[in-house]
Amino acid sequence: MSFTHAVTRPENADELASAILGHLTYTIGKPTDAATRSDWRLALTHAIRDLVIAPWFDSVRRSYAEDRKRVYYLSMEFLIGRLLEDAVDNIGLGDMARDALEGLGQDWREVLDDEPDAALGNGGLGRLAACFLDSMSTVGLPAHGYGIRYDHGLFRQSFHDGWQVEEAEEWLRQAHPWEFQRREVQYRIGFGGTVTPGEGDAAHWEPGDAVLAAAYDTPVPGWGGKWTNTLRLWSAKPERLFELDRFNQGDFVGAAAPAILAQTISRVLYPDDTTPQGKELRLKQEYFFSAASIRDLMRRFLIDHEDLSQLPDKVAIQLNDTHPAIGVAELIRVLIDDHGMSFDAAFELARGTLHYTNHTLMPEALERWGWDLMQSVLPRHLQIIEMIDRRHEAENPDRPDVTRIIDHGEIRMGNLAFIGSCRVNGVSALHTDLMKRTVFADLHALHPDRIVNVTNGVTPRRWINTCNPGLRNLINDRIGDGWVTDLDELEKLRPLADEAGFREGLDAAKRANKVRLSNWLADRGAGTLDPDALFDVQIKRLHEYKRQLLNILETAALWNEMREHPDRDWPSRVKIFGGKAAPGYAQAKLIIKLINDIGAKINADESLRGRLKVVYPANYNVSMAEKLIPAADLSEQISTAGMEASGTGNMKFSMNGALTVGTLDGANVEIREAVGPENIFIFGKTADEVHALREHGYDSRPAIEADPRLARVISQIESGEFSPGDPDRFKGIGDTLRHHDWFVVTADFSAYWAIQRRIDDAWKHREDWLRKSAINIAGMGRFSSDRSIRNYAERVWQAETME
Ligand code: 26W
Repeated sequence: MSFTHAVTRPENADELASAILGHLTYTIGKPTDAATRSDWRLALTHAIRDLVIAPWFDSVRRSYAEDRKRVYYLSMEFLIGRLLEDAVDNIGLGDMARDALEGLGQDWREVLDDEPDAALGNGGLGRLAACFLDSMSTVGLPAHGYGIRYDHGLFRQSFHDGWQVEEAEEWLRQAHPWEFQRREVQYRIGFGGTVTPGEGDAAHWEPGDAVLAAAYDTPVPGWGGKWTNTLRLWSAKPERLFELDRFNQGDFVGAAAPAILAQTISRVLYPDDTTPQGKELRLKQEYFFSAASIRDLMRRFLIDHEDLSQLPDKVAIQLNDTHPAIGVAELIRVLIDDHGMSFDAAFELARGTLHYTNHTLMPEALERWGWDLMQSVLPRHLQIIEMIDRRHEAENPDRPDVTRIIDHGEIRMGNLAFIGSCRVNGVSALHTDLMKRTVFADLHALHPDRIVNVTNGVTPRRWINTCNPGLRNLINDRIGDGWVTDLDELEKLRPLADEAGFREGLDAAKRANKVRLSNWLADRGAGTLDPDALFDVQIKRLHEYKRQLLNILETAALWNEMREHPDRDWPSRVKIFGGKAAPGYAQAKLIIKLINDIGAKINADESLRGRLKVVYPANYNVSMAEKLIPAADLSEQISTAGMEASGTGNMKFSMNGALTVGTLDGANVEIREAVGPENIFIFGKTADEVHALREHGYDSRPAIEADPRLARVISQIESGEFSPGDPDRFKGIGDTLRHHDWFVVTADFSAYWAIQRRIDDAWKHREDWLRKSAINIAGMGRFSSDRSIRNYAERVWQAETME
């Protein structure tokens, strides 16, 4: 049955303009003279959405007809950002849409900037999931993203007197036309209750409490709109919306309480991106979406397959870190209790279907749930986890205790995910190697072929093509636009690095982005920035291992040096920071305050004549990154070696021509291989050297005594020079650096200072800088998330891509 009333693709801007006007009138219900900016954005969105629907239906129909293996990406986070411009570009209507809207008297950028970010994630893990969705559609892989439709995403950050303040994020306050509620898709998700034994390994679980998981679908059009996958997000709904009897007794709050309680499950994203809070609600969130997703994918499998043994051939489930690891027990429970399988058969089938990605080595970030909590919230799953652990013990009688899933009253979700999966991967070559040598060393010894590496990547659609039109046009002019779906094409730019004309084009594109950013920042009270200054950018979550502290210590030392030697030919530099701290992470919040206090002091210092500025725009998010990254000259990737699993910002910066200053950590190692050691600024201790320093209990005194610049800055901080109103404010930071510098900031300071001075000199050699910039772009082919997804398809999922 073909579509008779399919919306036809507009031939020109006028046709698209009339489609927009049509939606403004009939969908939004506004005449042009009463339309707000949001009304115009929503009207445009509906007009573009219409063009996504038919390919979406086709993709769904084809995936059933061709019965190809399906991939299910289970993630607690999808840091999507804005969708409109990405969708417009992906279906190839970028220029036409801009012309249509401006033909209707609207400002393109202002209308696009009106869209709230879908901030359904904390940082790297969530953004990677969003890039992977774009790539799975673009390479034509039948795939679903499964997650939670949080009412409130990552908190809004504002600064009050330099201190971070959090406010609830409200992305759903406005209409969100990209989602479709599927009212017919609802699953009852139980919690607590009792378990009574059944036939064989089966049991009957009678939950004490339950909520409904309601599905909301968002289309994910790939580049060219040829294949469109689905992101299905679950929202918690009460089984009964309203307790009338309580209301009639005048207990108005009680009447709504059960409903409110139920909805709490998908109310808000937990804002921690390292240390789990271990809260019951978080466990319920993890089970809620894992269970709904597994019920849903099993229903889809059983539509046209009755032989369950085919499951691993037709379904690949990817666990995005341990957050959906309870899904291992849930899939086995469903196979035993609902499909009558034996435990062993169910375990092997599930293991063949499940795959786990680890994104961090930090012990405190590995989730462990209390035995008691699991017993009270998920009693049947605890039984199954015990069966999995016993089976693993039986198969590996001399396994060391660290490989146990249940130990000392805790459930180790990393071990459950590892033992319950047939493939486990790290996210960069160094990280995967460290996984085998540290957190999973013992499990790796027992299962030597289970761990593989899949280095992260980012989508070149959002992170070059859409956010950097100047660079896009320059590249298209020189090598065509094949790079958008085959990023290795960028290699063709390498010889152009030696061509003055191309370097000039790069310089012009970068400068235009810096002017655009300066204006944007100026509108946000950052004062005027010199677009010819070196834009030195560190944007990422605030965490001690990412060492924003090292950056601001060097900045303060530079300030000291510039004041002592005002006549030296200092290149102008703008230090740009962006990033949120988890609300409960006091040290990170103190570092934010220190950056803002030192920044205020430096920015007020007239004697510098503007040659050093510190800027920290509040509420760093995906759409701000899209403005900052194209304007960056220098990318700060300075984590303590061995602690940043991969990094993905590092890839985005290099793709946009910024040079990297960084440690040999995560994917920085592979970026250096790709661009060449002469085109990147590497410094600092290696992962093994950091390990050795810590092994003997690192003492920072010698490093501080050996570097007067460092010593001076630490005493300035401790003495309150940057906090005259509260001299003791930063004593804690001084104390950490002197007595427990776990992140070896002091050990790397001198090397960092030295390389920043080398960068000062390199910046003065414009042509050589631009040559390096061109080579960085040319070398980025391998860091496309399309390559990552193809690796997953080959090494992990054994799934076929279309392209
Ligand atoms: C339970 C609390 C919690 C929440 C999120 C613990 C850990 C996380 C994430 C794993 C943290 C995260 O985002 N890790 C980052 O993942 C990126 C994508 O692979 C990597 O590039 C980063 O190096 C890594 O820090």
